[in-house]
Amino acid sequence: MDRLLTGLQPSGTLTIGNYAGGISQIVNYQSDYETFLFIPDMHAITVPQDPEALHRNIINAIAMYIACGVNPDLPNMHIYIQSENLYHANLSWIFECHTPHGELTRMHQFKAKSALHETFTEGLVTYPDLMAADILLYDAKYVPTGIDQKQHVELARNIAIRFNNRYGELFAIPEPLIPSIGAKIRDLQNPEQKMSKSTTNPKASIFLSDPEKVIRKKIMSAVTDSDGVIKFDEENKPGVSNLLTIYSVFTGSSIEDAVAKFEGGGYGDLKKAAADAVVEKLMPMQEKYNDIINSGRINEILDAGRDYSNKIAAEKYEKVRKAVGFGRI
Ligand code: ATP
Ligand code: LTN
Repeated sequence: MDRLLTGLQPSGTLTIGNYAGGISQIVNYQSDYETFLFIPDMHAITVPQDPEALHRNIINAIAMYIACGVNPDLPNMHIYIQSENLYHANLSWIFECHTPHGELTRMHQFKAKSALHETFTEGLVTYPDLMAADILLYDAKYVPTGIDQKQHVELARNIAIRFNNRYGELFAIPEPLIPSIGAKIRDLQNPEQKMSKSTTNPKASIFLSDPEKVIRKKIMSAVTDSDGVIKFDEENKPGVSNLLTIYSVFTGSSIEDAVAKFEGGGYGDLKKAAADAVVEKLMPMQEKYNDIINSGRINEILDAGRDYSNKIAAEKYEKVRKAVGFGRI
């Protein structure tokens, strides 16, 4: 079985963007690939985190993956926490010593996140090297993500190619897997930007744990435009296109069918239908989420994932260690 791998940072509560770009893809592909789904808690501390909240977000995220349909009982599903596997940081260091600084500071995410604060840490710069280690340790063939992570997966690809050329065949070359609908769910208040879990605007993102009333209120007050026409045009009508996308992701409809359904109508009808679709999907997920949190199973799932991921990563790290000349032969 080919391998599929992805991670979602425990930097807050998961949003419908994380569902569209990450989790729903895992659910769709989980029967066809050996799947490595991990929590990049080491990536999360590239910006300041409250330790208590970080612990809580990690456990809550695992429960939410399962509530969304990730099946931890599949023998080919491995769920683990990045910091419980020390090989990630070790391989990242080796990559850091092979990646020109300029390649890292050119990344879109680095530019966006470093601009938010007066100072930033070196971890924010070397973030993509750690991400490359996450992927290349497991010879992942596919990396499902939203469009924002495409550039990082491409960097991981380049690192793999560079290493293979310099040291001999060490790594499989990964490919990003971007969904055709929902690769970039937009911020409801500022649709030029992507929806993000660490937003400071309380009306900008829909969290998977939001109560029904809150979901409806956020969608009904989403920013659109004043020309009153429903069509899919992400550049000129990002707000309306976002509502069509949300409707499509949560009903399984195509964008063309969604446009045909709402064309000629008012924005209010589209908003109401998008809210109905999100509520219909999220309410049963939230019930399941509570059952999982109370089931006491999460530790057992994470122990198994930690042990398996360490076994695979140790084998790869040993090859890389030898190739670069570390320690004894
Ligand atoms: P943060 O706000 O802390 O940067 P985030 O909400 O941007 O977090 P990540 O943890 O960076 O989320 O991303 C987890 C996964 O969800 C990645 O695959 C990412 O591409 C995807 N993703 C994040 N936001 C969106 C979005 N708005 N639309 C589609 N996919 C998204
Ligand atoms: N950078 C990603 C999270 C992440 C990831 C990964 C995704 C860390 N390591 C490896 C895919 C594969 C993000 O911010 N969404």
